[in-house]
Amino acid sequence: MSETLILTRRWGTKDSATLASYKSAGGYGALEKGLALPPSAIVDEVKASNLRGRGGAGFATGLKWTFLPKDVRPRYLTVNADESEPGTFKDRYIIEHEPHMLIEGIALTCWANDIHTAYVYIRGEFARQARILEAALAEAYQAGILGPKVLGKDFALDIHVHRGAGAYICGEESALLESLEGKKGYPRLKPPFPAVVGLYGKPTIINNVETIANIPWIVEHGGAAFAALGVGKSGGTRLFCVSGHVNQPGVYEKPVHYNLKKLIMEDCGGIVGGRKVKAVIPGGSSSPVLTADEIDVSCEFDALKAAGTMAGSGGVIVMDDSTCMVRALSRISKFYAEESCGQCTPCREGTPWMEALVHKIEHGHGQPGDVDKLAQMANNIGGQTICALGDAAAMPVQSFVKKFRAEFERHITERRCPFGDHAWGKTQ
Ligand code: L3W
Ligand code: SF4
Repeated sequence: MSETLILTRRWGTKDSATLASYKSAGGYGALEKGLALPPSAIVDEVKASNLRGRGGAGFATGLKWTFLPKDVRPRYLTVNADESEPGTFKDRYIIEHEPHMLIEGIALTCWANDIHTAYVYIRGEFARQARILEAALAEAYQAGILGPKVLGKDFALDIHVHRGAGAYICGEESALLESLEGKKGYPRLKPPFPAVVGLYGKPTIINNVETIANIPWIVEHGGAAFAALGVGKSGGTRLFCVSGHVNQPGVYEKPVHYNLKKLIMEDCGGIVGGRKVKAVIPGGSSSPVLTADEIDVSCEFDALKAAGTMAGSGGVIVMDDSTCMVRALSRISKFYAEESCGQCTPCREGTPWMEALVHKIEHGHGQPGDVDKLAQMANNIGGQTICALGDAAAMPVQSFVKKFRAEFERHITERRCPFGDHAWGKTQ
């Protein structure tokens, strides 16, 4: 039986980003169908679909929509296209190949939730994707799909594209809202959650690009059909972004509960040069690392949680047995130290400390006791900060040290990197 493809079916089709191409494949049929339904019916279908957020946290989409207070207007929709999690590269392709699918998803979401203004906050570096999306929006306005009367219905909708300026933290939902309001991208304390107090102090739904792009299919085929593609509380397919030491890296659309080992060894053609897997980060760099003997696991949100990690944003980073895990962590820690917004002390001070200590160990300057010190630093950041970046920086450190402790200790006792690349004395 062939696998159902929702998002990637037309990737690579000539001119797939144009309105004509999208409509010729049945595009905007779901919007016509949806506009004939009461908004609550769409919310019910999305709840029944078991669609969970594809941006990182896997929160139930339909449930999030029901958090909007009943009597406060206006309400806003903000689509998070600030895709920046290391190892994650899917939303940019949705926008590139299927911008109208995203627009149709936005329109349905807005109809379902009585929203008349939506923003797409797109990562600043995605200049090409922003242009493609803007061109698609212009076509949609021209065709009467957006504007004062969506498809002739007494329902007004405007969609604005807002380009970020290259800060990872603006992908955190409340920092994104601050940035959209023209302020510095500092995360807000939660609660209140954006669904209650969001953009300009008004109730705001924030969903990831991939999440919203699934809505037309759900409206067209029904929530139950989407749920049936997945398992348990997680419906549908999802985009896995596979990078690292695999023969065929790329974006793979698979059922949400696809087996991680199968994805790597079969779909991605196994490891380059026939080497062995050493470690896999399954859900973007924030998610705890798995060892080679832990990867025969379902990628479903709750299954990966039970395995001690996260499905996150679907960024699968594969490392072979030539990888120095201290060096890999050093690179990850540098990223979080640079991207910390500096608002709260444990993260502002702790992330550069961790980076410096991992770097020291990596280069053979570590002292006995440093590995414990590193773990202690991470334990003092996790759960102590305003936003999830603190946890995101701490979790890789905790998991790398726990699972590859011997490798960290070897760097200290041998006073060099055992993998030879940058051994003590060579690069100092
Ligand atoms: C109303 C409640 N709303 C929760 C909403 C909340 C948010 C969603 C999930 O972090 C993770 C992080 C990264 N009333 C609510 C409520 N909500 N309770 O539900 O919330 P939360 O706090 O669980 O997560 P978060 O703060 O959104 C996201 C991880 O994702 N990550 C991803 C990064 C991804 C990118 C990218 O490139 N796409 O940057 C990767 O692992 O570490 O754990 O909307 O408002 N009672
Ligand atoms: Fe800023 Fe880090 Fe605090 Fe988040 S945890 S608010 S990124 S300092």
